[in-house]
Amino acid sequence: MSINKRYMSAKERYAQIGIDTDAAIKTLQNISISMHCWQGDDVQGFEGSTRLSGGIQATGNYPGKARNPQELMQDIDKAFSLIPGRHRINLHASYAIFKGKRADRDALLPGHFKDWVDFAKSRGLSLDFNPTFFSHKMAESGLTLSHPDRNIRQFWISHAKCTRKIAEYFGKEQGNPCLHNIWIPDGYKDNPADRLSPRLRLKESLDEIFSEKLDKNFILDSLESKVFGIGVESYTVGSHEFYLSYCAKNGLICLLDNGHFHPTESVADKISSLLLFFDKLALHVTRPVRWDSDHVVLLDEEIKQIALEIVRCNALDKVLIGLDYFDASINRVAAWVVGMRNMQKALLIALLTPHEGLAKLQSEGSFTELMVKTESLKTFPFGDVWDYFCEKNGVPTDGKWLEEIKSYESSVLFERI
Ligand code: RNT
Ligand code: ZN
Repeated sequence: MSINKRYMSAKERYAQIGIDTDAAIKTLQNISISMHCWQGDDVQGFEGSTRLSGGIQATGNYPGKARNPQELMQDIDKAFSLIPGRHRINLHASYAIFKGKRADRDALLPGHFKDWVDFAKSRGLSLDFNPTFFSHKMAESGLTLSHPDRNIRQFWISHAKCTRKIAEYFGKEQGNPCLHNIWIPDGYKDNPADRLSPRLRLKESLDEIFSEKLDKNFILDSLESKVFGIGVESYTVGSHEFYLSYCAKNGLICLLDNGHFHPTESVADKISSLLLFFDKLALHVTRPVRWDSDHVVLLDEEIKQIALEIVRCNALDKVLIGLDYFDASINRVAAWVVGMRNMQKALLIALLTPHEGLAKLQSEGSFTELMVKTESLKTFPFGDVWDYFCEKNGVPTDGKWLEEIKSYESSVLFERI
């Protein structure tokens, strides 16, 4: 049966439960997801450093990773050619492009990212940005903005001041705000004797960074918390409570990475609470397997629940969705495509859910019917709607795009070895 025929039949089926599939597709079409550049090269960046630090680890040695800006851009192009819709690229400061003279992290300038801006502009994409507080000699102790040494703190404060200006530049160039997200690796392996002082220093460092007021039309500032990391198992300075409070007091955005909480804690559950008190919320969608392992995002229960919450809170314009994982054991372009398409599929499933009816059953206390109806939705033909969406966007349907990756692999990626 043709994709169109399958779609028409699915459309009818969904109409019976009050869902307009055309409307769902239209909404999905306008959702931009920020695709993290760092899946393309195992978080290496272009500074020539080989050792990752800050608890970030990419395992695997799949051949063909991008080694320079041209290759990374080429791979991003390939990935986007297989992903429906128009999206964003999330960059890290360590992806500055130096032509000749290098600048250290505390001296980065917008000009070091001009090639990225040109790349994005020519493809109608927008950029998001992150200062890089790891994989650097000044971060070797594991402490940055909370370091007891004033000089080290100052270096990282200067870094963030530079990156905020760069994010502002992105926002001006692209005509929409660039999300600038701060995550620091600071913490302690073993039980700290003093939990307060590092947090006090982090607070002061952030105060200094944000003393510079920038236009929210160009830059949105977020802070990303983490409960633990490799090497910082006992204490992280930037905990959830720390940033939640800091963001609430200072009008900033919380960024929740679903790998950064206790394994049974649900980020989906946090969305409605935060949205009651914040205009915006940012996400790093990832897949933590037993820990913050940053596996490729699959269409699993956790991601479906996150998408459901965003949609039923009517918050598609309030939640900034970005991906964050790095798997070096498989084809890196495929890893991007799988994760991006899965995030979109989760959103599509959420858009094809009759939320009002289900919420009514809850408020009436009809829990049996709620369970039965919710379960029956799981076998609805959402895949037919998805295929139609792909076709409409001129990208291959599931099961068809791997061929393209394979030929890209043999003609481009494996030629790099
Ligand atoms: C680390 C954080 C952070 C990084 C990226 C590279 O635990 O999740 O977001 O993964 O910035
Ligand atoms: Zn993250």
